[in-house]
Amino acid sequence: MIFAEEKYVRYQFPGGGGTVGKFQINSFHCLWAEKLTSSMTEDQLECTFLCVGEPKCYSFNWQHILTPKVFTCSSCESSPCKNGAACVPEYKRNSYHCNCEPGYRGIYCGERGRTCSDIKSHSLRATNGSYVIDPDGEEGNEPFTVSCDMTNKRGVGVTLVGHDSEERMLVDGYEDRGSYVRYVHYIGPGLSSVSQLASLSVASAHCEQFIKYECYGSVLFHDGFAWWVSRKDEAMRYWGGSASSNTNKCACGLNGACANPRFGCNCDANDGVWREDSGSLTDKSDLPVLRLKFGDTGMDGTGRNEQGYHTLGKFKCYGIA
Ligand SMILES: [Ca+2]
Ligand SMILES: [Ca+2]
Repeated sequence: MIFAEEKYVRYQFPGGGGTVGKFQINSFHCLWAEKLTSSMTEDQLECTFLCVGEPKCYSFNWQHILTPKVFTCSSCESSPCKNGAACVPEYKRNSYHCNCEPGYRGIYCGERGRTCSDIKSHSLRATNGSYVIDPDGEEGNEPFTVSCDMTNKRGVGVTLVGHDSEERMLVDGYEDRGSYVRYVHYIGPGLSSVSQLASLSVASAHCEQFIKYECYGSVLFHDGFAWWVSRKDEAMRYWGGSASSNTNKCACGLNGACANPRFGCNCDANDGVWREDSGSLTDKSDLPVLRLKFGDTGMDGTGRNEQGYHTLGKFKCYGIA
């Protein structure tokens, strides 16, 4: 014996007793519970009866296969999302989207993030740590591992590439122009060419690198004793805090604040006082620094032992170009 109204069904078992079902239509939703059975039925009402007549049944999916609007449990069943991404069904569109794990991008999360800023923009929950990036996308250069600082620079995501010359290093006994040379080797798993770092610079809005020279009677740009070599293998004659358009200048030279105002750097005073010139190089088309070249660290005319120390920071890039 069956009594039925819309959303309400009472089923009377032949031997007495019965069950009651109250159903709520939830369009475009899908049951993930284990399936008891599936049946061909004439209509939704018959499906409702079957469910109420089965004590274990508490809900059912109804699929009207004769209309084009076939109900399916979304395309997530095909596991389309890669690299551990969560597949999020969008029942109303019979579609889905992939929630990428930090470090990945693309519709299916199959691509590496291009920079730390790119990773952060795709995943606000990305935390500080090592990530594999591919600044020029799937083609071109191979991906490489960098350190991401996701808190500095207002949390935009800063890509950090370290190198073998970050320590403060003594320059002493090299008198001729550029006779001291320090080759800078950038370090990271998968990092093997300068073009990988160039692509990081191209993909970033800003890049910078801190540079410092502490000097005792050892000049920088005066008489062309020192320079650094850009990623394009060019000799650069401007210092941190200055810009490529300000040849032979350090930060102090931009506002006439150098130890000797006749020169563009404190070190160019060339006197018997420990001085320093420091600041960040920010012209990203020149970065990173590939070599450091110094001189004027022999003996001066008064028998003074000229010397210096260089310090070079990590290569940092942030923002999306
Ligand atoms: Ca690539
Ligand atoms: Ca000197």
